[in-house]
Amino acid sequence: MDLRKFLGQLQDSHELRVVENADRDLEIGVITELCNERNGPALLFDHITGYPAGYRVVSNLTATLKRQAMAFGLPVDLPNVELVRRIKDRLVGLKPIVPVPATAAPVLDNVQEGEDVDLLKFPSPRWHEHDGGRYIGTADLVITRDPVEGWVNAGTYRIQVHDSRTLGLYIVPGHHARYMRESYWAQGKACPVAAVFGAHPLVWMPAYLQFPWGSEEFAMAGGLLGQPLEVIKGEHTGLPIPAYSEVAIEGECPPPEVESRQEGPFGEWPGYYTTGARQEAVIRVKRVMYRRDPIIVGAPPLKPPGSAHGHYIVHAAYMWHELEKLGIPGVKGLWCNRSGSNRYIIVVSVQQKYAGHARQAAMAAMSGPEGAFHGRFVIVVDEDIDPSNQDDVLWALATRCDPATAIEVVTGCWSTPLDPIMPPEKRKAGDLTNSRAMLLACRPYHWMKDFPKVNRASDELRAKTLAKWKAILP
Ligand SMILES: Cc1cc2nc3c(=O)[nH]c(=O)nc-3n(C[C@H](O)[C@H](O)[C@H](O)COP(=O)(O)O)c2cc1C
Ligand SMILES: [Mn+2]
Repeated sequence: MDLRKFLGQLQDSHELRVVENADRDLEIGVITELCNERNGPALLFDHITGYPAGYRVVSNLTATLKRQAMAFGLPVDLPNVELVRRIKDRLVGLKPIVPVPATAAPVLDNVQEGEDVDLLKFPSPRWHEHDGGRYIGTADLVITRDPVEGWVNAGTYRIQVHDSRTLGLYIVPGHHARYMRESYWAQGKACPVAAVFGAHPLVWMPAYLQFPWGSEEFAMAGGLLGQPLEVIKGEHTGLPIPAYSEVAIEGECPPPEVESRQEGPFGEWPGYYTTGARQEAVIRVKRVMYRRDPIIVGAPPLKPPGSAHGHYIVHAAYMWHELEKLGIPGVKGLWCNRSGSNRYIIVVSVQQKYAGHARQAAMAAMSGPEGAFHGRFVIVVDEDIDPSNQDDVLWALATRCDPATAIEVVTGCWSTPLDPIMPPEKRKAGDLTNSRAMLLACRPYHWMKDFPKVNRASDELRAKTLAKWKAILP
Protein backbone atom coordinates (compact mmCIF):
# COMPACT_ATOMS: atom_id res chain seq x y z
CA MET A 1 0.00 0.00 0.00
CA ASP A 2 1.33 3.31 -1.11
CA LEU A 3 1.63 6.52 0.93
CA ARG A 4 1.46 8.46 -2.33
CA LYS A 5 -2.00 7.16 -3.07
CA PHE A 6 -3.15 8.48 0.30
CA LEU A 7 -1.51 11.85 -0.35
CA GLY A 8 -3.42 11.98 -3.64
CA GLN A 9 -6.68 11.36 -1.76
CA LEU A 10 -5.82 14.13 0.69
CA GLN A 11 -5.05 16.50 -2.15
CA ASP A 12 -8.36 15.75 -3.87
CA SER A 13 -10.17 16.58 -0.62
CA HIS A 14 -8.16 19.79 -0.06
CA GLU A 15 -6.59 18.20 3.00
CA LEU A 16 -2.97 18.67 1.89
CA ARG A 17 -0.93 21.83 1.51
CA VAL A 18 2.47 22.04 -0.14
CA VAL A 19 4.93 24.31 1.67
CA GLU A 20 8.09 25.41 -0.11
CA ASN A 21 11.39 26.91 1.06
CA ALA A 22 11.09 25.97 4.74
CA ASP A 23 14.23 25.12 6.68
CA ARG A 24 14.55 21.63 8.16
CA ASP A 25 16.07 23.28 11.23
CA LEU A 26 13.01 24.28 13.32
CA GLU A 27 10.90 25.85 10.56
CA ILE A 28 9.27 22.58 9.49
CA GLY A 29 8.70 21.73 13.15
CA VAL A 30 7.18 25.03 14.19
CA ILE A 31 5.00 25.33 11.06
CA THR A 32 3.76 21.82 11.88
CA GLU A 33 2.96 22.88 15.44
CA LEU A 34 1.18 26.12 14.45
CA CYS A 35 -0.80 24.44 11.70
CA ASN A 36 -1.74 21.58 14.05
CA GLU A 37 -3.12 24.06 16.60
CA ARG A 38 -5.29 25.53 13.86
CA ASN A 39 -6.62 22.13 12.77
CA GLY A 40 -5.04 22.76 9.41
CA PRO A 41 -4.34 20.40 6.52
CA ALA A 42 -1.54 17.88 6.25
CA LEU A 43 1.70 19.59 5.20
CA LEU A 44 4.00 18.44 2.43
CA PHE A 45 7.32 20.29 2.60
CA ASP A 46 9.23 20.46 -0.69
CA HIS A 47 12.14 22.58 -1.94
CA ILE A 48 13.46 22.40 1.60
CA THR A 49 16.27 24.92 2.10
CA GLY A 50 19.60 23.38 1.13
CA TYR A 51 18.09 20.14 -0.26
CA PRO A 52 17.21 19.14 -3.80
CA ALA A 53 13.59 19.53 -4.91
CA GLY A 54 11.68 16.30 -4.35
CA TYR A 55 13.38 15.42 -1.05
CA ARG A 56 10.26 15.93 1.02
CA VAL A 57 8.80 15.75 4.51
CA VAL A 58 5.11 15.30 5.30
CA SER A 59 3.60 16.11 8.70
CA ASN A 60 0.17 16.32 10.36
CA LEU A 61 -0.75 13.49 8.01
CA THR A 62 -3.68 12.03 9.97
CA ALA A 63 -3.81 14.71 12.67
CA THR A 64 -7.58 15.23 12.45
CA LEU A 65 -10.52 12.89 12.89
CA LYS A 66 -11.37 13.48 9.25
CA ARG A 67 -8.00 12.42 7.89
CA GLN A 68 -7.82 9.48 10.31
CA ALA A 69 -11.21 8.35 8.96
CA MET A 70 -9.89 8.76 5.40
CA ALA A 71 -6.91 6.53 6.18
CA PHE A 72 -9.37 3.78 7.14
CA GLY A 73 -11.70 4.50 4.24
CA LEU A 74 -14.47 5.42 6.71
CA PRO A 75 -17.04 8.22 6.37
CA VAL A 76 -15.45 11.53 7.31
CA ASP A 77 -18.32 12.99 9.32
CA LEU A 78 -18.81 10.40 12.07
CA PRO A 79 -19.18 11.63 15.66
CA ASN A 80 -15.96 11.14 17.70
CA VAL A 81 -16.91 7.99 19.57
CA GLU A 82 -18.59 6.47 16.52
CA LEU A 83 -15.34 6.82 14.57
CA VAL A 84 -13.49 5.11 17.41
CA ARG A 85 -16.13 2.36 17.44
CA ARG A 86 -15.72 1.72 13.72
CA ILE A 87 -11.94 1.52 14.03
CA LYS A 88 -12.36 -0.76 17.06
CA ASP A 89 -14.58 -3.05 15.00
CA ARG A 90 -11.81 -3.32 12.40
CA LEU A 91 -9.39 -4.33 15.13
CA VAL A 92 -11.81 -6.85 16.64
CA GLY A 93 -12.17 -8.69 13.36
CA LEU A 94 -8.53 -8.33 12.44
CA LYS A 95 -7.13 -11.47 10.86
CA PRO A 96 -3.37 -11.46 10.44
CA ILE A 97 -2.30 -11.86 6.82
CA VAL A 98 1.33 -12.79 6.33
CA PRO A 99 3.41 -10.55 4.04
CA VAL A 100 4.29 -11.72 0.52
CA PRO A 101 7.35 -11.11 -1.65
CA ALA A 102 6.88 -7.92 -3.66
CA THR A 103 6.26 -7.91 -7.38
CA ALA A 104 7.49 -4.32 -7.64
CA ALA A 105 9.71 -2.47 -5.19
CA PRO A 106 9.80 1.32 -5.59
CA VAL A 107 11.96 1.49 -2.44
CA LEU A 108 14.79 0.09 -4.59
CA ASP A 109 14.70 3.08 -6.98
CA ASN A 110 17.92 4.19 -5.30
CA VAL A 111 20.27 1.99 -3.31
CA GLN A 112 23.56 2.90 -1.67
CA GLU A 113 25.86 0.64 0.26
CA GLY A 114 28.74 0.97 2.73
CA GLU A 115 30.80 4.11 2.26
CA ASP A 116 28.30 5.50 -0.21
CA VAL A 117 25.57 5.68 2.41
CA ASP A 118 24.80 9.31 3.20
CA LEU A 119 21.90 9.88 5.56
CA LEU A 120 22.59 13.61 5.61
CA LYS A 121 21.10 13.93 2.15
CA PHE A 122 17.61 13.61 3.67
CA PRO A 123 16.05 16.74 5.19
CA SER A 124 15.55 15.25 8.67
CA PRO A 125 14.00 17.98 10.79
CA ARG A 126 15.13 19.34 14.09
CA TRP A 127 11.58 19.58 15.31
CA HIS A 128 11.69 21.56 18.56
CA GLU A 129 13.97 24.35 19.78
CA HIS A 130 15.69 22.42 22.53
CA ASP A 131 16.10 19.18 20.60
CA GLY A 132 19.66 17.92 20.60
CA GLY A 133 19.61 16.93 16.96
CA ARG A 134 17.70 16.05 13.84
CA TYR A 135 15.26 13.14 13.75
CA ILE A 136 14.65 11.12 10.61
CA GLY A 137 12.49 8.68 12.58
CA THR A 138 9.37 9.83 14.40
CA ALA A 139 6.68 8.01 12.39
CA ASP A 140 9.01 5.15 11.58
CA LEU A 141 8.98 1.37 11.68
CA VAL A 142 11.93 -0.35 13.29
CA ILE A 143 12.14 -3.97 12.20
CA THR A 144 13.88 -6.68 14.21
CA ARG A 145 13.72 -10.46 14.51
CA ASP A 146 13.68 -12.28 17.81
CA PRO A 147 16.80 -14.45 17.78
CA VAL A 148 15.16 -17.10 19.95
CA GLU A 149 11.58 -17.29 18.69
CA GLY A 150 12.22 -16.15 15.14
CA TRP A 151 9.27 -13.80 14.69
CA VAL A 152 9.57 -10.28 13.29
CA ASN A 153 8.58 -7.17 15.24
CA ALA A 154 7.94 -3.71 13.85
CA GLY A 155 7.80 -0.87 16.37
CA THR A 156 7.91 2.92 16.27
CA TYR A 157 10.95 4.11 18.20
CA ARG A 158 12.54 7.49 17.60
CA ILE A 159 15.65 7.70 15.44
CA GLN A 160 18.15 10.53 15.52
CA VAL A 161 20.69 11.20 12.78
CA HIS A 162 24.19 11.30 14.29
CA ASP A 163 26.22 11.37 11.08
CA SER A 164 26.12 10.13 7.50
CA ARG A 165 26.11 6.46 8.52
CA THR A 166 25.13 6.42 12.17
CA LEU A 167 21.67 6.70 13.72
CA GLY A 168 20.56 6.84 17.37
CA LEU A 169 17.75 4.55 18.49
CA TYR A 170 15.71 5.14 21.63
CA ILE A 171 13.52 2.30 22.92
CA VAL A 172 11.85 2.50 26.33
CA PRO A 173 11.71 -0.49 28.71
CA GLY A 174 8.86 -2.88 27.95
CA HIS A 175 9.02 -2.52 24.18
CA HIS A 176 9.62 -5.55 22.07
CA ALA A 177 12.70 -4.58 20.06
CA ARG A 178 14.47 -3.79 23.30
CA TYR A 179 14.27 -7.43 24.40
CA MET A 180 15.16 -8.75 20.99
CA ARG A 181 18.19 -6.46 20.94
CA GLU A 182 19.24 -7.59 24.40
CA SER A 183 19.05 -11.26 23.33
CA TYR A 184 21.56 -10.58 20.55
CA TRP A 185 23.75 -8.58 22.89
CA ALA A 186 23.71 -11.36 25.47
CA GLN A 187 25.28 -13.58 22.79
CA GLY A 188 27.89 -10.88 22.14
CA LYS A 189 26.33 -10.11 18.75
CA ALA A 190 25.06 -6.94 17.12
CA CYS A 191 21.30 -6.87 16.50
CA PRO A 192 20.33 -6.74 12.81
CA VAL A 193 17.90 -3.87 12.22
CA ALA A 194 15.94 -2.44 9.33
CA ALA A 195 13.97 0.79 9.55
CA VAL A 196 11.43 2.55 7.39
CA PHE A 197 10.85 6.30 7.26
CA GLY A 198 7.66 6.96 5.34
CA ALA A 199 4.79 4.52 4.84
CA HIS A 200 1.02 4.50 4.30
CA PRO A 201 -0.78 5.26 7.62
CA LEU A 202 -2.24 1.74 7.80
CA VAL A 203 1.15 0.15 7.21
CA TRP A 204 2.62 2.30 9.96
CA MET A 205 -0.26 1.95 12.45
CA PRO A 206 0.47 -1.54 13.87
CA ALA A 207 4.00 -0.37 14.68
CA TYR A 208 2.69 2.10 17.25
CA LEU A 209 -0.05 -0.12 18.61
CA GLN A 210 0.83 -2.26 21.57
CA PHE A 211 0.22 -5.66 19.95
CA PRO A 212 1.17 -8.47 22.32
CA TRP A 213 4.60 -10.09 22.29
CA GLY A 214 4.76 -12.61 19.47
CA SER A 215 2.25 -10.91 17.23
CA GLU A 216 3.81 -9.73 13.98
CA GLU A 217 2.88 -6.14 13.12
CA PHE A 218 3.33 -6.71 9.39
CA ALA A 219 0.71 -9.45 9.44
CA MET A 220 -1.57 -7.06 11.36
CA ALA A 221 -0.94 -4.43 8.68
CA GLY A 222 -2.02 -7.00 6.09
CA GLY A 223 -5.21 -7.56 8.07
CA LEU A 224 -5.90 -3.82 8.24
CA LEU A 225 -5.23 -3.40 4.52
CA GLY A 226 -7.26 -6.46 3.61
CA GLN A 227 -4.36 -7.71 1.50
CA PRO A 228 -0.88 -8.98 2.28
CA LEU A 229 1.82 -6.38 2.74
CA GLU A 230 4.35 -6.64 -0.09
CA VAL A 231 7.88 -6.86 1.20
CA ILE A 232 11.41 -7.25 -0.05
CA LYS A 233 14.02 -9.23 1.84
CA GLY A 234 16.84 -7.11 3.21
CA GLU A 235 20.19 -8.08 1.65
CA HIS A 236 22.13 -7.62 4.86
CA THR A 237 19.64 -8.65 7.50
CA GLY A 238 17.14 -10.92 5.76
CA LEU A 239 14.45 -8.77 7.39
CA PRO A 240 11.23 -7.95 5.53
CA ILE A 241 11.00 -4.35 4.33
CA PRO A 242 7.75 -2.94 2.88
CA ALA A 243 8.27 -2.53 -0.86
CA TYR A 244 6.54 0.85 -1.00
CA SER A 245 8.61 2.39 1.79
CA GLU A 246 9.75 5.90 0.96
CA VAL A 247 13.13 5.53 2.65
CA ALA A 248 14.53 2.43 4.35
CA ILE A 249 17.81 1.40 5.88
CA GLU A 250 19.46 -1.78 6.97
CA GLY A 251 22.18 -2.06 9.52
CA GLU A 252 23.01 -3.33 12.94
CA CYS A 253 22.77 -2.19 16.49
CA PRO A 254 25.98 -3.15 18.31
CA PRO A 255 26.04 -3.72 22.09
CA PRO A 256 26.25 -0.36 23.88
CA GLU A 257 29.70 -1.12 25.24
CA VAL A 258 30.89 -1.39 21.63
CA GLU A 259 29.26 1.87 20.59
CA SER A 260 26.79 4.34 22.04
CA ARG A 261 26.30 8.05 21.47
CA GLN A 262 24.51 10.93 23.09
CA GLU A 263 20.82 10.79 22.19
CA GLY A 264 18.35 13.66 22.72
CA PRO A 265 17.20 15.82 24.28
CA PHE A 266 13.93 15.49 22.39
CA GLY A 267 10.57 17.17 22.99
CA GLU A 268 8.54 14.14 24.05
CA TRP A 269 4.86 13.14 23.91
CA PRO A 270 3.88 14.17 27.46
CA GLY A 271 4.89 17.70 26.40
CA TYR A 272 8.29 17.91 28.11
CA TYR A 273 12.00 17.22 27.69
CA THR A 274 12.10 14.60 30.41
CA THR A 275 14.81 12.16 29.45
CA GLY A 276 17.35 14.85 28.52
CA ALA A 277 20.51 13.69 26.78
CA ARG A 278 21.85 10.20 27.51
CA GLN A 279 24.17 7.65 26.00
CA GLU A 280 22.10 5.30 23.85
CA ALA A 281 22.72 2.52 21.39
CA VAL A 282 23.22 3.32 17.71
CA ILE A 283 22.43 1.78 14.34
CA ARG A 284 25.41 1.43 12.05
CA VAL A 285 23.83 1.74 8.63
CA LYS A 286 25.03 -0.57 5.89
CA ARG A 287 22.52 0.18 3.18
CA VAL A 288 20.04 2.91 2.36
CA MET A 289 17.18 2.53 -0.12
CA TYR A 290 14.76 5.22 -1.25
CA ARG A 291 12.17 6.04 -3.81
CA ARG A 292 12.58 8.69 -6.43
CA ASP A 293 11.65 11.97 -4.68
CA PRO A 294 11.43 10.38 -1.22
CA ILE A 295 8.98 11.56 1.43
CA ILE A 296 9.85 11.26 5.11
CA VAL A 297 6.76 11.07 7.30
CA GLY A 298 7.18 13.12 10.47
CA ALA A 299 5.07 12.84 13.62
CA PRO A 300 6.83 15.08 16.14
CA PRO A 301 5.38 14.98 19.63
CA LEU A 302 3.56 18.26 20.25
CA LYS A 303 2.64 19.70 23.62
CA PRO A 304 -0.84 18.35 24.36
CA PRO A 305 -3.50 18.74 23.13
CA GLY A 306 -1.38 18.86 19.96
CA SER A 307 -1.19 15.60 18.06
CA ALA A 308 0.65 15.47 14.76
CA HIS A 309 -0.76 12.09 13.86
CA GLY A 310 -4.07 11.84 15.66
CA HIS A 311 -3.04 8.44 16.98
CA TYR A 312 -5.03 8.99 20.19
CA ILE A 313 -8.05 7.99 18.09
CA VAL A 314 -6.48 4.66 17.21
CA HIS A 315 -5.19 4.08 20.74
CA ALA A 316 -8.73 4.54 22.02
CA ALA A 317 -10.03 2.02 19.50
CA TYR A 318 -7.40 -0.49 20.50
CA MET A 319 -8.08 -0.04 24.23
CA TRP A 320 -11.81 -0.51 23.62
CA HIS A 321 -10.97 -3.65 21.66
CA GLU A 322 -8.95 -4.91 24.64
CA LEU A 323 -11.96 -4.43 26.95
CA GLU A 324 -14.15 -6.37 24.55
CA LYS A 325 -11.59 -9.14 24.28
CA LEU A 326 -11.72 -9.44 28.05
CA GLY A 327 -15.47 -9.78 27.83
CA ILE A 328 -16.39 -6.58 29.67
CA PRO A 329 -20.05 -5.99 28.79
CA GLY A 330 -21.82 -2.70 28.28
CA VAL A 331 -18.90 -0.57 27.06
CA LYS A 332 -20.51 2.28 25.13
CA GLY A 333 -17.44 4.28 24.30
CA LEU A 334 -13.82 4.97 25.06
CA TRP A 335 -11.77 8.08 24.50
CA CYS A 336 -8.15 9.03 25.05
CA ASN A 337 -8.21 12.63 26.17
CA ARG A 338 -5.87 14.80 24.08
CA SER A 339 -4.80 17.08 26.93
CA GLY A 340 -3.88 13.87 28.71
CA SER A 341 -1.16 13.22 26.11
CA ASN A 342 -3.18 10.45 24.43
CA ARG A 343 -2.87 7.98 27.28
CA TYR A 344 -2.74 9.76 30.66
CA ILE A 345 -6.51 10.22 30.83
CA ILE A 346 -8.59 7.32 29.52
CA VAL A 347 -12.35 7.74 29.72
CA VAL A 348 -14.63 4.71 29.43
CA SER A 349 -18.40 4.96 29.31
CA VAL A 350 -20.23 1.92 30.59
CA GLN A 351 -23.83 0.94 30.95
CA GLN A 352 -23.57 -0.63 34.40
CA LYS A 353 -25.17 -4.04 34.62
CA TYR A 354 -24.09 -5.32 38.03
CA ALA A 355 -22.37 -4.18 41.21
CA GLY A 356 -18.62 -3.94 40.62
CA HIS A 357 -19.00 -3.60 36.86
CA ALA A 358 -17.60 -0.04 36.70
CA ARG A 359 -14.57 -1.04 38.77
CA GLN A 360 -13.98 -4.08 36.60
CA ALA A 361 -14.05 -1.88 33.49
CA ALA A 362 -11.55 0.51 35.09
CA MET A 363 -9.15 -2.28 36.02
CA ALA A 364 -9.48 -3.86 32.60
CA ALA A 365 -8.76 -0.53 30.91
CA MET A 366 -5.43 -0.45 32.73
CA SER A 367 -4.48 -4.02 32.03
CA GLY A 368 -4.25 -4.87 28.32
CA PRO A 369 -0.93 -4.12 26.61
CA GLU A 370 -2.28 -0.86 25.18
CA GLY A 371 -4.08 0.37 28.29
CA ALA A 372 -1.29 -0.69 30.64
CA PHE A 373 1.45 1.23 28.87
CA HIS A 374 2.36 4.39 30.78
CA GLY A 375 -1.04 5.71 31.83
CA ARG A 376 -2.25 7.72 34.83
CA PHE A 377 -6.00 8.14 35.17
CA VAL A 378 -8.91 5.97 34.11
CA ILE A 379 -12.28 7.66 34.46
CA VAL A 380 -15.41 5.53 34.20
CA VAL A 381 -18.61 7.38 33.27
CA ASP A 382 -22.19 6.30 32.68
CA GLU A 383 -23.63 5.77 29.22
CA ASP A 384 -25.27 9.21 29.14
CA ILE A 385 -21.82 10.84 29.13
CA ASP A 386 -19.92 11.33 25.89
CA PRO A 387 -16.35 10.33 26.85
CA SER A 388 -14.94 12.63 24.15
CA ASN A 389 -16.69 15.66 25.60
CA GLN A 390 -14.42 17.18 28.25
CA ASP A 391 -17.21 19.27 29.76
CA ASP A 392 -19.45 16.25 30.15
CA VAL A 393 -16.65 14.19 31.67
CA LEU A 394 -15.73 16.93 34.15
CA TRP A 395 -19.40 17.30 35.08
CA ALA A 396 -19.61 13.58 35.76
CA LEU A 397 -16.45 13.77 37.83
CA ALA A 398 -17.81 16.74 39.75
CA THR A 399 -21.19 15.22 40.50
CA ARG A 400 -20.91 11.42 40.45
CA CYS A 401 -17.48 10.73 41.92
CA ASP A 402 -17.22 10.69 45.69
CA PRO A 403 -13.47 11.10 46.36
CA ALA A 404 -13.59 9.10 49.59
CA THR A 405 -15.17 6.02 48.06
CA ALA A 406 -14.83 6.17 44.28
CA ILE A 407 -11.14 6.89 43.73
CA GLU A 408 -8.67 4.04 43.96
CA VAL A 409 -4.91 4.18 43.50
CA VAL A 410 -2.70 1.38 42.25
CA THR A 411 1.08 1.65 42.51
CA GLY A 412 4.02 -0.01 40.79
CA CYS A 413 2.61 0.16 37.25
CA TRP A 414 4.40 0.13 33.88
CA SER A 415 5.69 3.60 33.15
CA THR A 416 8.65 4.92 31.17
CA PRO A 417 11.57 7.29 31.71
CA LEU A 418 9.47 9.86 29.81
CA ASP A 419 7.20 10.39 32.82
CA PRO A 420 7.71 14.03 33.85
CA ILE A 421 6.44 13.50 37.39
CA MET A 422 8.72 10.60 38.24
CA PRO A 423 10.72 11.78 41.29
CA PRO A 424 14.48 12.04 40.64
CA GLU A 425 15.37 9.65 43.48
CA LYS A 426 12.96 6.99 42.17
CA ARG A 427 14.36 7.36 38.68
CA LYS A 428 17.90 7.10 40.04
CA ALA A 429 17.02 3.89 41.86
CA GLY A 430 15.80 2.45 38.55
CA ASP A 431 12.22 2.18 39.77
CA LEU A 432 10.57 3.20 36.52
CA THR A 433 7.02 2.63 37.73
CA ASN A 434 4.19 5.04 38.36
CA SER A 435 0.78 4.96 39.96
CA ARG A 436 -2.68 4.89 38.42
CA ALA A 437 -5.92 6.27 39.70
CA MET A 438 -9.32 4.84 38.87
CA LEU A 439 -12.03 7.43 39.16
CA LEU A 440 -15.51 5.99 39.13
CA ALA A 441 -17.46 9.03 37.98
CA CYS A 442 -20.65 7.07 37.58
CA ARG A 443 -23.77 6.61 39.67
CA PRO A 444 -23.07 4.02 42.42
CA TYR A 445 -24.68 0.84 41.17
CA HIS A 446 -26.53 -0.15 44.35
CA TRP A 447 -28.52 3.10 44.52
CA MET A 448 -28.43 4.04 40.87
CA LYS A 449 -32.22 4.08 40.64
CA ASP A 450 -32.45 6.66 43.42
CA PHE A 451 -29.74 8.89 41.96
CA PRO A 452 -31.13 12.41 41.34
CA LYS A 453 -32.57 12.96 37.88
CA VAL A 454 -30.68 15.17 35.43
CA ASN A 455 -32.36 18.55 34.97
CA ARG A 456 -31.79 18.86 31.22
CA ALA A 457 -34.92 18.94 29.04
CA SER A 458 -35.75 15.61 27.45
CA ASP A 459 -34.94 15.08 23.77
CA GLU A 460 -38.67 15.14 22.90
CA LEU A 461 -39.31 18.37 24.75
CA ARG A 462 -36.23 19.97 23.23
CA ALA A 463 -37.29 18.96 19.73
CA LYS A 464 -40.82 20.26 20.27
CA THR A 465 -39.55 23.55 21.72
CA LEU A 466 -36.98 23.95 19.01
CA ALA A 467 -39.59 23.48 16.32
CA LYS A 468 -41.88 26.09 17.82
CA TRP A 469 -39.26 28.64 18.93
CA LYS A 470 -36.62 28.30 16.24
CA ALA A 471 -36.88 32.00 15.32
CA ILE A 472 -35.79 33.24 18.72
CA LEU A 473 -32.94 30.78 19.17
CA PRO A 474 -29.47 32.03 18.20
C1 LIG B 1 4.83 8.99 17.01
C2 LIG B 1 5.28 7.93 17.99
C3 LIG B 1 6.58 7.91 18.47
C4 LIG B 1 7.00 6.95 19.38
N1 LIG B 1 8.30 6.96 19.82
C5 LIG B 1 8.75 5.98 20.63
C6 LIG B 1 10.13 5.94 21.04
O1 LIG B 1 10.93 6.79 20.69
N2 LIG B 1 10.52 4.91 21.82
C7 LIG B 1 9.67 3.94 22.24
O2 LIG B 1 10.09 3.03 22.92
N3 LIG B 1 8.35 3.98 21.91
C8 LIG B 1 7.87 4.97 21.11
N4 LIG B 1 6.55 5.01 20.73
C9 LIG B 1 5.61 4.02 21.29
C10 LIG B 1 5.73 2.68 20.59
O3 LIG B 1 5.82 2.82 19.22
C11 LIG B 1 4.52 1.79 20.89
O4 LIG B 1 4.38 1.65 22.27
C12 LIG B 1 4.62 0.44 20.20
O5 LIG B 1 3.55 -0.36 20.62
C13 LIG B 1 5.91 -0.27 20.49
O6 LIG B 1 5.97 -1.44 19.69
P1 LIG B 1 6.26 -2.86 20.37
O7 LIG B 1 5.04 -3.11 21.23
O8 LIG B 1 6.37 -3.78 19.21
O9 LIG B 1 7.51 -2.70 21.15
C14 LIG B 1 6.10 5.97 19.82
C15 LIG B 1 4.80 5.98 19.34
C16 LIG B 1 4.38 6.94 18.44
C17 LIG B 1 2.97 6.92 17.93
MN1 LIG C 1 5.48 -5.69 18.88
